[in-house]
Amino acid sequence: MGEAPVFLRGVEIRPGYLDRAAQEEMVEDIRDVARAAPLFSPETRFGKKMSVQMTSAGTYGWYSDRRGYRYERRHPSGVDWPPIPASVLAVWHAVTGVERAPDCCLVNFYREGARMGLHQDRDEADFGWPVLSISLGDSALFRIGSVERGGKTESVWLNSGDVCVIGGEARLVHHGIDRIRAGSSTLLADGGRINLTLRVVD
Ligand code: MD3
Ligand code: FE
Repeated sequence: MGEAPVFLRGVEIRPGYLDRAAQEEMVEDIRDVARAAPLFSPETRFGKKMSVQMTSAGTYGWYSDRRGYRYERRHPSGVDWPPIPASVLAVWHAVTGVERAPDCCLVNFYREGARMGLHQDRDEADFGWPVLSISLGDSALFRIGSVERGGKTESVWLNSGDVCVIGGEARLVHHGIDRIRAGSSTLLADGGRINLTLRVVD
């Protein structure tokens, strides 16, 4: 499906892995997730509200406030996170080849102007498991650096339907989203970008 993979600093990008029909189905499934567990804007541990809105599906959801970054068993409203949609799990198994199901599907929603600063994903217990990311909607300028802070970085646009697999050496590299190209996709009626990130947590 889609074009040949592209490798950027150990991150494997599968351009156009999901066709339009698969993207539309997945958006409907994510709308159901967000109905059960509404999007919210977490505070960083420095007390600043993030510009990205989030929610999760699965056993754990990612959460942040002044106490720090962590996984929680429940949405801030107190409800359990809804199950990870089958359409999303199918992509995880097909692309990673891993038998174990992910514990968390983090849903990131970017409106125009939202961004995510360079960071590492290190709230999980075992960095041996891969991470999988699915992009839906407007294109995003993705920046990737190195494991060490302050190294050189390279950028690439992630487009709707692209899937990234992060494993091995790349698992602890710094990465972030610099900006969203508003109006670049017709997938979401009101615009914006959804990113799904699947992880094994414990
Ligand atoms: C590279 N999300 O939620 S996904 C995040 O597009 C996050 O919303 C971005 O970074 C987004 O933590 C990027 C692609 C991605 C995900 C995890 C990675 C790239 C990664 C882990 C290690 C290295
Ligand atoms: Fe990340």
